[in-house]
Amino acid sequence: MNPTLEKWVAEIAAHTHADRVHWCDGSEAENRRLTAEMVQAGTFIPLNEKLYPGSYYSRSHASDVARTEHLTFICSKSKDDAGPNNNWMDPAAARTRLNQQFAGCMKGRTMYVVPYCMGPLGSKLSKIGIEITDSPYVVANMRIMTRMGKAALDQLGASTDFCRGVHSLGQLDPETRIIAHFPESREIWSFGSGYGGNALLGKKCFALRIASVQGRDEMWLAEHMLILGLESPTGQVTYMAAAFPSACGKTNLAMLVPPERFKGWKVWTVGDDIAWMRVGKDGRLWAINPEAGFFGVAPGTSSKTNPNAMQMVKKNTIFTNVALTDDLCPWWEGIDGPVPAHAKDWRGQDWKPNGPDKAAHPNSRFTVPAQNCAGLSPKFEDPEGVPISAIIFGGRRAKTAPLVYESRSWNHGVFVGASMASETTAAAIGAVGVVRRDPMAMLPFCGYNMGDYFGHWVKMGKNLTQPPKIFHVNWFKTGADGKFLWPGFGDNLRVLQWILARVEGRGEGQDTAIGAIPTPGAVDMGGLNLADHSVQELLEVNRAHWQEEAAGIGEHFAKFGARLPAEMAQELAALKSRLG
Ligand code: SAT
Ligand code: MN
Repeated sequence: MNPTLEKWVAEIAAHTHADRVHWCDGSEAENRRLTAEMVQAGTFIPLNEKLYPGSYYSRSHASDVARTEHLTFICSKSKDDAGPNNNWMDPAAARTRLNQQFAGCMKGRTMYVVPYCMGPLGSKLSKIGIEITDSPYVVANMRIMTRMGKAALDQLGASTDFCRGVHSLGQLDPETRIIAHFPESREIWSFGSGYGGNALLGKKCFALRIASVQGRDEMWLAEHMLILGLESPTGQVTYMAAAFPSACGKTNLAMLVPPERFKGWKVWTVGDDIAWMRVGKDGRLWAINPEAGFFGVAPGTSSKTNPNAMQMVKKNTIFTNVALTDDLCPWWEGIDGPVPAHAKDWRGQDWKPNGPDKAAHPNSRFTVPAQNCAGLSPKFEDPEGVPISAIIFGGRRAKTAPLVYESRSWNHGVFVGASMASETTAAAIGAVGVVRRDPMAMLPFCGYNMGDYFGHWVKMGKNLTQPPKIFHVNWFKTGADGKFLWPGFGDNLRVLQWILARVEGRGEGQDTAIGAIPTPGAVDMGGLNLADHSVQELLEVNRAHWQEEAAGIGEHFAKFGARLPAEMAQELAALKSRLG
């Protein structure tokens, strides 16, 4: 019994004119019933029961295939609190618009009340959210991505401390689509989209945009980071968190399988997308993964790029916007095995190889329970989380950023994160391949002014007596021929090994203007057959490129005006002076 919750649910039901209200308990029976209804309605197509037991195929509306950043708003009281990194909407104006759009929008539909817990049940770091939605597809995905149902409701008890989320598919019309966040009252209102981060409100909306504000107020960090445990042959496990923009390989790195030659090394997956991190009593940074599943990019996933993922999606998985083969298997560009002679593409149209169109949408996804992952860390459910020894920032940069470098201090590391840039991907609607500044990979996800956010990072550092070291990596550097210089995937272990060595105080590095890069030979390149000039290019810190970069960082920082912390301006000045 939670009177506050019940009153709110009743209000929403009355306003949206929902035909029925269903409180989700998260049970098997409930899931079976909803799934059967979706199969009946054509929302779900059951996949090949032998090869993909318990798995379903789904297509979203063709105009609804990625996050829509230009329709995503932060409705804080003051525009300055949203900052230049967010679209701001006046809260009163937003409420007027939302009230109109949601009025009667669930007529003829069932309204689902989805209680969910972000983080392990019983953890002090966890938080409860309630998502109201008229989409059974959202319910099915939230059941995989969060601890959903009765357990979450039990954990909430009579507390009024929960994130309120209201979601309606509306008519799936991009013209009325809006994803609005009210950080002060911890509310999310999402209308007109059924896809991914627009609709699964526990994910980017709560666990990043709202949680980043809570983190600011309560002195913790909500970050767009994977968490992995790197086990060395001695059996010791060291935890690292890494921030890359959407669709830059977080899932692959989190599930890395070491190449043959690195016997005794292992990567344990704690999370692939989001980390909530607090300062522990020991002065270290401790992290949990608030999610319970993975919402990974399908295209490019294969037994070469991510064998763990290929294994884990073989059962109880939802595939969205991939292609469907004639024998009812999911298919995408880059998957193992022969290209099918015929398939239905992500739009449901007939598809044949060698045509102009891709069979799977570049942002097509699998939704899979974390428990399916063979390399899932034994610490996954640990209410304390894991201690982080290294933070890794990274992006897609064809030039400029070397394979890896280490920052000089906590504040310099914050500067490295704050000045991060990356080429855009298909995870958001808009041009792909354009370089944009994406601080800490949080540009689309920080729920407040990023100037304040950088300051919050600086403050966090003051509370860490044993701070993690901060690194930057770039798997995407290209040579003169435009081809990637670095093999990536499993071979990224070699870079993690250097990072581990630096954390342990034994890795060889040489100082440069931007930080320490590995000395020649410090990253194990054995068996890669890279040309000497490729290795040089990978580790090169080009003064002219970096002077240009520093100027770009200056322009980027200028957008934050007086909200830019002095520490960031100092770090930029120091970089410029080191560059000469
Ligand atoms: O659509 S999501 O926001 O869930 C995925 C992503 O962009 O990382
Ligand atoms: Mn993400």
